Amino acid sequence: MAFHSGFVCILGRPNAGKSTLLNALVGEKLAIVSPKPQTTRNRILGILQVPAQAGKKISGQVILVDTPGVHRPDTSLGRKMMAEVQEGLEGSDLVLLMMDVTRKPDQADQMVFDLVARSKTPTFLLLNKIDQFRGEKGKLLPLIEQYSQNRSFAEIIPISARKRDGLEVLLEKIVAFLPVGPVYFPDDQLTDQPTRFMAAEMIREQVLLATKEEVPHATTVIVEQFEEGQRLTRIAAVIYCERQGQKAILVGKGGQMLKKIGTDARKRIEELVGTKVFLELFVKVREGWRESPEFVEDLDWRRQLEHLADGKFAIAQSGGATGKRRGRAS
Ligand SMILES: Nc1nc2c(ncn2[C@@H]2O[C@H](COP(=O)(O)OP(=O)(O)OP(=O)(O)O)[C@@H](O)[C@H]2O)c(=O)[nH]1
Ligand SMILES: [Mg+2]
Repeated sequence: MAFHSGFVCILGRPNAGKSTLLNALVGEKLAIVSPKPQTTRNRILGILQVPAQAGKKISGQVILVDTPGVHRPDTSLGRKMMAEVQEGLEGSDLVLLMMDVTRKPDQADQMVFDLVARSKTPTFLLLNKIDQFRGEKGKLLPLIEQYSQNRSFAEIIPISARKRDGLEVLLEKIVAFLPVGPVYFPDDQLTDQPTRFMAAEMIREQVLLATKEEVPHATTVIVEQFEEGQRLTRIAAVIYCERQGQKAILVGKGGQMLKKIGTDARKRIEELVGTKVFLELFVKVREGWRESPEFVEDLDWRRQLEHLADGKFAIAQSGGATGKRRGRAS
């Protein structure tokens, strides 16, 4: 039995469904998802074991790398996000280029195609959100024809990440395509993200879902305290925004908005850590943080880990081991 393994970069424009695909393939919520573009800000690893099965010739380990949406950056945050895309792309064995079929192709698609072409990495084109075609499956064929004429994709696969449609075929093709290789990660490891930072993301997800216009984009979350106990996990986090007006929205009338964000985030973090959670949230204004290269760099959890090791945070906690495979949902 051959064992195939490798790094597979999920790439595409904002909102294409990249994080939804990562979560669907791994079977756990590793990346936050929202209808707002530019939800993902850091690259996120999802480690997938493909066990040996009767009738199958190949088993393997697929290391999926979810990346921020490809866009033309106009802030330090945007530039950092695009650097994360490059990091995800470098050294990958395969690219999954995701397109949202409900959108009309336009000029900005070219940026994604060029990026992939420059990397010279073999690419599968994934036509996502085909559930939206409903009775109009006939719309798909011309799209497939168009892309197969213009570009040299190793595969063109229609999928619905949200409905998990076409994912079995996709996974089979990925594993078959990857080279014979080593086991890169222990088979109980799901991701490289420490729990502490997944918790920060879950708070940010609730901000994204609860607010609109500029607020979601002007917001970031830093966990300042993370103490894991047997029965209770204590977390204190700061939601940073850029203006007093945004802070007023995040706090809400009589603190209602912050309370809702906190309650919704706490429930999800409790599922993640497997204990009760005591979550304290603070809102702070940090004017123009998206334009500050230093602040943006400090948001990177890989950088924050270094700070924690240096004892820079008041309460330096490891934030738990990296995401371990708990009982799988399915
Ligand atoms: N109808 C439909 N919606 C989908 C599908 N996949 C993802 N979505 C929705 O598309 C929106 C964006 O999904 P994400 O997974 O956050 O997209 P993304 O590519 O990671 O976006 P960024 O992180 O902003 O780059 C969410 O509202 C998803 O629920 C799909 O197959 N069908
Ligand atoms: Mg995403």
